[in-house]
Amino acid sequence: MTGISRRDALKTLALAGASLAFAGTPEALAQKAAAKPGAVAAPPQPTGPFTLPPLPYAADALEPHIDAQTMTIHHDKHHASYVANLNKAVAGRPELEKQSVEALLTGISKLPDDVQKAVRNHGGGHANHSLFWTSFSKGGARAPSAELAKAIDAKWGSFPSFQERFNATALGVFGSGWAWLVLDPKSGLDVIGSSNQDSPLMSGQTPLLGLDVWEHAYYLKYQNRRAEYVAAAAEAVDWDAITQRYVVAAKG
Ligand code: MN3
Repeated sequence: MTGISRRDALKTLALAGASLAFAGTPEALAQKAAAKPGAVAAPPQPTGPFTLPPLPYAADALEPHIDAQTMTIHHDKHHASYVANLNKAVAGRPELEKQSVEALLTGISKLPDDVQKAVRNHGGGHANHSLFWTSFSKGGARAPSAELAKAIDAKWGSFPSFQERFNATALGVFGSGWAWLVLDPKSGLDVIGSSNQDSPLMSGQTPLLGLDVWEHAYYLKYQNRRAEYVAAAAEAVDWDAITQRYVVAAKG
């Protein structure tokens, strides 16, 4: 090194590193764009009308049944992506932007052909996951109560028989999908499976409990052992929340 000490060289490198790091921040990029006369900013990504609801508990609240890393990635990445893609699908269509995701799914057959698939996949993904997070809790009731307990007994004989049926349905979903406890307006309570992000709302049923059996919901902790995940998740279901949904849905 000629004419420059090692210490100065390190200092210069450190400064260059710091300014490079700063150059890449969103604030720095925005400043740069604003400073350049005639610069055209990139079109903003649609940010509404749908938003990612926060997890209703800490990411590790459901451990050991569902691990914190899975919860974080599942919520912050997977669910966020359904929300972003749903916003893209309805962007510039005020008649769709003003509807709730539940209303979009319930009325999916009346939507324009070119948005049906996006609403089915991403609207379904948004609605299903929103219900999913609020179906569990750290310390909630571990069995249904009151009216829902009676209705489950009337339909399946007992809560354990229902549980067996629900878990078997979750195991029987081929590939990616969901297992559901739904309220059907004609036939009452039912357990069904669905593929991909198909929502029971599309067939007029009210979802009460949904279990995500996509591999992204369990693979980090359980790998291919879906049965272990299904059994563990069943132990974290907040039956107060499910009972409350039933009471509201049964009133119609
Ligand atoms: Mn999922």
